[in-house]
Amino acid sequence: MKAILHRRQLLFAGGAAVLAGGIPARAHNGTVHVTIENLTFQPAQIEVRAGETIEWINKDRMPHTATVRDKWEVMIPPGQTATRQAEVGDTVDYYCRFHPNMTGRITIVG
Ligand SMILES: [Cu+2]
Repeated sequence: MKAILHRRQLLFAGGAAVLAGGIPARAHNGTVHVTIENLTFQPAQIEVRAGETIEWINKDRMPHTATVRDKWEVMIPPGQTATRQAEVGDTVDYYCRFHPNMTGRITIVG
């Protein structure tokens, strides 16, 4: 059962990425999904409101993180998901501590 749910999440995330095109992805139903695949955050830029949830979906076979230096870090194990609730003032650039070339940006919008 858990595997089926997870697969649905991955499919949804893929669809959202296609629809988002080149513009920053907006949250849908309170959650914005960021897929990690081939050492890339997709989409790399997202816009969320404070209180909404960011969910990272790691499709790679290695762990990744979403890290903001001296601020916060989310660990995303291989094949799993992890979340963080967006906060006021949390417009940040983040990266993966294991692969510093992996970068993303979160913009908090009104
Ligand atoms: Cu990484």
